[in-house]
Amino acid sequence: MAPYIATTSAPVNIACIKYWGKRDTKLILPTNSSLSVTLDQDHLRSTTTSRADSAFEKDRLWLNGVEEDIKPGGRMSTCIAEMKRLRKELVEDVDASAPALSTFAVHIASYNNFPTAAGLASSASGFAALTASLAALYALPCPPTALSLIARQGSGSACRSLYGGFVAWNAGTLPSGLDSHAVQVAPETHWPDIHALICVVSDTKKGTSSTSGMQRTVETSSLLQHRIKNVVPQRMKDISAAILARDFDRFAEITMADSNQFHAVALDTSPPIFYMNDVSRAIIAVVEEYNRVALLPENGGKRKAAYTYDAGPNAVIYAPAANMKEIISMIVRYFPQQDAFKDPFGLFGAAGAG
Ligand code: 2P0
Repeated sequence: MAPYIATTSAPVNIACIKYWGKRDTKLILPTNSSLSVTLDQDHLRSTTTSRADSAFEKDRLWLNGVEEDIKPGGRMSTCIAEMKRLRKELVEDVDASAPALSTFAVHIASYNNFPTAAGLASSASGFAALTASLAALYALPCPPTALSLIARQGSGSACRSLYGGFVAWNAGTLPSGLDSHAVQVAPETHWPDIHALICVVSDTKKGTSSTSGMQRTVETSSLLQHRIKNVVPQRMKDISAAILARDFDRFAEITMADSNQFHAVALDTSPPIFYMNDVSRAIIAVVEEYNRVALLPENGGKRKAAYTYDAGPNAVIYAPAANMKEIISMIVRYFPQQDAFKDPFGLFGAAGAG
């Protein structure tokens, strides 16, 4: 009998409009919509192999070669159970000759080609790769939407990593969460000129996890309520329009404003959450100055770079490819580091986002 095995990869995504807050913590339903850019497969990605075998006694998982517990009722166990349910409903119940893989245990091995501790959205690429790998193993005839709904239950931001290019996660309104999944706003080919520079300010594990940090924000921040009601809905429309028009100046303006509001909301949490450090803030100052000069009428009057920060101190700088060389030399000049160009993890370099 041929082994039942499948391997797939999923890239990291970096949000321009940030997801922060859940209205349902079990189903992972967000308090606001979000939008991200999925990075190029060649750079930061998770690769996952799943194997089903009637001889396996239980589901098991290895992350970067180390076995992890699959907690009953936890996120990993929910994703695996949902994928087995789809296998049964969509394949085995309609074709009696299909092997009953939904009754077999699975062994899953996942690797990141970047350091997990660097806080670079490993849960997004990890759960997206897991979902895609089980979908391939089970030969599921279902659209990416169905997989996005399941990846979301592993980690919210994972629902966006199943699509390339520019991706919106619509918060949805249904209590079931069936309308809370990602959609592609534009494929990577629409705007391949946008590149992402990842500046690893610190590769230590973050102090407050996203999952617990965002719930503290939901419980205590009044600024979050303003953001949810009055800010994000318009920004989602505006940034989608900027992407469709390939308007980098507008894209940059919205991306930086949303990163700053997300960190303001973190600060508005009780007790406050600080994800950026002094180096993060200094990078903001450098990019703001770079844009201030670019915005002068004699220099074209348009922004040339956009910073964004997730739940950690590391900067991601989006910019048109033509500006990247200048940006890298500027960053290296202001933040000289012995190791900057040794690039041990292959992270300190331009990663094509498109
Ligand atoms: C984002 N972040 O939109 C935002 C910006 C961090 C800051 O998605 O609890 O790891 O697993 O759903 O997806 C981080 O949140 O949280 C995140 P869970 P997740 O990319």
